[in-house]
Amino acid sequence: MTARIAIIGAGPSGLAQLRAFQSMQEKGEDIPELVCFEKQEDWGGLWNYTWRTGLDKNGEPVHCSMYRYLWSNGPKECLEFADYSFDEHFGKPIASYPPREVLWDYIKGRVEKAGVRKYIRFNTPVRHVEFSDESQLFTVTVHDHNTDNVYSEEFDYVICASGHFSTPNVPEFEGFSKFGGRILHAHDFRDALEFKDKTVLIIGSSYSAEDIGSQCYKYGAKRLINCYRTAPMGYKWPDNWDEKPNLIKVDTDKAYFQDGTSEQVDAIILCTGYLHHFPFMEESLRLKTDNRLWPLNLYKGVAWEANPKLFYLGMQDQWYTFNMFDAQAWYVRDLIVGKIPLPATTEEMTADSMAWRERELTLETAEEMYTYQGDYILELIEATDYPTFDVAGVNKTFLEWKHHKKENIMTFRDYSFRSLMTGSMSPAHHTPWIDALDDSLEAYLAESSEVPKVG
Ligand code: FAD
Ligand code: NA7
Repeated sequence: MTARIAIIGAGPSGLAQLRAFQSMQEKGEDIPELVCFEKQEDWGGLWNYTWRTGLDKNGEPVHCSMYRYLWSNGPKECLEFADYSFDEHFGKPIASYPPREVLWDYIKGRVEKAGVRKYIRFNTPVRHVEFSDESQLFTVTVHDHNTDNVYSEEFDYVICASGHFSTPNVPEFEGFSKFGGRILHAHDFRDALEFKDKTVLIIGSSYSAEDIGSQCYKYGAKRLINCYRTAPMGYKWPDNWDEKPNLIKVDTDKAYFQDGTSEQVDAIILCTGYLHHFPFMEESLRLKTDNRLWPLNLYKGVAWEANPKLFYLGMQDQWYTFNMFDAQAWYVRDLIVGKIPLPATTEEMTADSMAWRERELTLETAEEMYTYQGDYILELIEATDYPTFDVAGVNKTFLEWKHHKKENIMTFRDYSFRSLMTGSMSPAHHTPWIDALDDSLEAYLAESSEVPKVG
């Protein structure tokens, strides 16, 4: 009988899995039966923007953590699919830092071409996954909101690709309940124009802090303050932006910091990261980790060591994204169809993981970190038929990107890079990022800034 596989989530990781199987079928090989359950009504995961926050129309937690005016935070040349280039999708080279809608279009292009939408059951959150030792099958219980029907089906394998940047980590600081302005987490941030002419306090010092702060600056915030728990971001901020050690407390309109200073603030945005959250997984199957490069209990970063019929995709902290999800999806596919053998014992799997974890613990610089993730990807790719690509070249692109950010955090998106997949050079964008207020696909792909305004 054909094996049945449940894939949870149709974001970039889940879609990579569907494409991995379809590429095998394209070569004339039989593939297992695939069912992908997706909570949202469309595919693309975080890249599928919604204005909604809180709960969606079905009463489910809104998955989207993206916001209007979000542009790629790294060069697109670092995330390009090795089997579907930007040149192929857009028919011409495009600039290196596309806005969200352009990247969403690119993600969709590959899976539309592959014809895998038929495998996805939309509006269908997974409620529960459990495994029976007796039958050696998983029972997956889902809620079909199209028919308001809860049902269960059995599967031989489960691949969890539900993402880990959607459930916010929300610390509380003294005085929050008395603060007079708005307090929100990055997950609920949607439009920087809300903070025009306001003084905004940003808590955190990672990607969301840097980018949401930059959005607020770009769209006219009066003043920005960001505070850090461990280390400052240390960029050369604009004159109206200060970086301070962590917040101690707030009162109705003032924030007090560890360096003894205080500031009047209008709004507070918690850019304090996300939780790996899998409420639908039975306890023995549930991944528990913080956001890091090597979560434990996953052989080759994907196979649940205690029961390697369960896989997790994309659960690492991410330097690499789309092509890492591909490397993982191709590898998982080949483990499932038996092209790649699993080690005979759990101990062997754990020993392999522990070696990666030990190396992870030695990493200090950003360069060491993305080189580590690149090595991991190469190891996976070399075991499969995923087209190999110039990982060293991607690492070099990351290095230049880091230099550009250090040089000027407000201009790094104006640089262009060469594709490591096609060799074509990206053109400069027609408008410097700081002046490009329209983030639509039409505006971005236009030959000049003379674009008819939409909306
Ligand atoms: P997700 O994109 O999160 O997709 C998971 C899918 O699973 C979703 O469609 C969700 O609806 C579905 N799902 C969740 N729970 C269930 C359930 N119970 N049942 C059924 N379906 C479920 N990466 C970049 O490369 N460049 C960037 O510029 C960039 N910017 C980012 C900006 C922000 C604000 C955030 C939060 C992330 C950003 N990322 C960026 C990283 C992002 O994690 C990846 O690009 C990518 O979206 C991860 O894909 P994924 O499929 O693993 O997860
Ligand atoms: P990250 O990269 O996980 O960073 C979380 C940040 O939040 C980090 O700077 C943490 O500081 C900080 N944090 C967490 N808890 C606290 C408390 N209690 N007080 C102060 N600061 C805190 O999440 P991001 O949202 O920035 O990025 C996630 C993805 O979104 C990323 O991949 C991008 O592509 C976009 P720490 O350094 O741990 O002290």
